[in-house]
Amino acid sequence: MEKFITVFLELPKEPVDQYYIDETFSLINTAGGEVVQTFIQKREIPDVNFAIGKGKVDEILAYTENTEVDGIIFSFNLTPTQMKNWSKIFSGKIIDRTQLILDIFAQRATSNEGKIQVELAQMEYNLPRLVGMGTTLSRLGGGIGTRGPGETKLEMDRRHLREKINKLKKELAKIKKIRETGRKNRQKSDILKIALVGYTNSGKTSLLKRLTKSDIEGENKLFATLDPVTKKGYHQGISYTVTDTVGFVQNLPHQLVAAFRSTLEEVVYCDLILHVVDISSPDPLLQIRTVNKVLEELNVHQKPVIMVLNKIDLPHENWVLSNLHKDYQCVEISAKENLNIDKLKDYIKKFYDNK
Ligand SMILES: Nc1nc2c(ncn2[C@@H]2O[C@H](COP(=O)(O)OP(=O)(O)OP(=O)(O)O)[C@@H](O)[C@H]2O)c(=O)[nH]1
Ligand SMILES: [Mg+2]
Repeated sequence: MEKFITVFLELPKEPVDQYYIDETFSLINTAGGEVVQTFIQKREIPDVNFAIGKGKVDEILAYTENTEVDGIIFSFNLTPTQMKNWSKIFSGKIIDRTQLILDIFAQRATSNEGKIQVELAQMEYNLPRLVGMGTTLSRLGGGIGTRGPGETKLEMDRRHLREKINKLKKELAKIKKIRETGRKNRQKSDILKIALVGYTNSGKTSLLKRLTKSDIEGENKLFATLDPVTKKGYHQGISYTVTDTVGFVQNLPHQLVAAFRSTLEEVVYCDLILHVVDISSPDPLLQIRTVNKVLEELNVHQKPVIMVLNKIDLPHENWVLSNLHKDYQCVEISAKENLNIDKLKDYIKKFYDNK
């Protein structure tokens, strides 16, 4: 397993709490890394050159002199300048939050479309950061003594990337057309279209299995589902389709939301959203806010939503439940234990009848 230092930056508007730290650790583990040391710094604003202050930078470098690590993972995003500067003073890997999440997505992508989307997102994110990637490239950073063939090589790399980006975009457009045809065919029928959304690991895939004849198992890992899956279901004379979508996470990279827009288009064209919430998680309300923010970005926040409060079989806070019942139409279920699934189906049928 690769060994990493993690760096957290606490800003006035971006507190770093235990939950955020734990989530970052599980992202790193999911990516296949191990955290050997953590540095947290509180600042008013990020440092322009290194994100964190000089003192902390020296502390980290001193640590790396005595302990062998493969790289540093920043729990937030670095600007191209910050990434370049870090790669000048540290020879291991420099990975920021977006790159970390993109790396997990790259490991998970199975469909052609998913793979292209992730690759495209990676390229678009890395293009302005090229100078910061790897020691060989970083020496071509510019200035006296670095111009010449090196600079040309960098320009060639850039051009090559841009060409590749355009090619991938064209391929994606083709795939999107095919997907649209499929959707149009589904739209013509009178079938109710339901989309499952929710935080990663909330139980969407497990619920899909309960609502339809899907035989896909839920998995206890982050971003288990990348590709949307649509399955048919029936309940008391009505038929519906349920689409399972990619899970969300705090600070989901913008490139990714953009990349997965076509995947998430199943949400844009659905009749009803089931927002699946893991009620046993440390902070369900934060997860709901995160998901709602993405729904707003997709401009679907006005769609009818049923809050599916899942994992009711596990310990949870009752005040959270009662707060949610005040704000939303909710059903408490356990996808795993098969609790209250018929009640949820009745809600779906009621929605269908009143449509
Ligand atoms: N105890 C309990 N565990 C559940 C319940 N529903 C799902 N799980 C477990 O939670 C984990 C995640 O479930 P998934 O269905 O894969 O979650 P998901 O929302 O599809 O996750 P991503 O695809 O990663 O976004 C699995 O280990 C499930 O077995 C439930 O009602 N109770
Ligand atoms: Mg899933």
